[in-house]
Amino acid sequence: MVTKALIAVGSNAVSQAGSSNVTVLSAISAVNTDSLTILAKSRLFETPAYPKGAGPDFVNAAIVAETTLSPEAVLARLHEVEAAFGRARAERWGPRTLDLDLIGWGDAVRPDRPTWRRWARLSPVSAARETPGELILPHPRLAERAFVLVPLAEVAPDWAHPVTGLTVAQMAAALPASERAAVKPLS
Ligand code: PH2
Ligand code: MG
Ligand code: MG
Repeated sequence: MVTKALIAVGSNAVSQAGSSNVTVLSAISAVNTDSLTILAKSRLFETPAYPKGAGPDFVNAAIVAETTLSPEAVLARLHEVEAAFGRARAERWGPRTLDLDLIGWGDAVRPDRPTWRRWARLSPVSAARETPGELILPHPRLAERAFVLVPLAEVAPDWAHPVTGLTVAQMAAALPASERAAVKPLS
């Protein structure tokens, strides 16, 4: 079975590959394999670190890939690529050489709808404090994050959230205009 995976890419520290720009582009190439084939990649964007003041600006991008892998196997593969770029998984909000997040996998809701809803309803404060030990899909904070939605809207505007029914384009349009405007294309 072939499924579309939505992946967010971010960097706000140099890696051995180079600057965040180069790191993001090289990481996108590294993700592309026979079992996880890139269909579209967004431009690169410069974005203020979230939460405010959490560090240097990020370079963010989004990709859509076609995959025969399970969501767990996609995540494991993304972690391998992060490690290859020197990512140490230490501080939760610290500067990161490379962050690859699985945002959506087809219309899968994981681990189940009640658990998904619990994570999605957390206040920003609790969400910053608690980390799910398991893969939650779609990414529970997707609808709040301009640095994910604006790049994603270039490659998957019509992907519909399996719980809310909103498309990426609709979620992006629902963000405060100032948050959208802070996500600046680099090309
Ligand atoms: N990723 C984070 C935390 N904050 N801020 C921006 N702008 N872009 C990110 O990719 C990002 C972030 C956790 O992964
Ligand atoms: Mg992330
Ligand atoms: Mg991550």
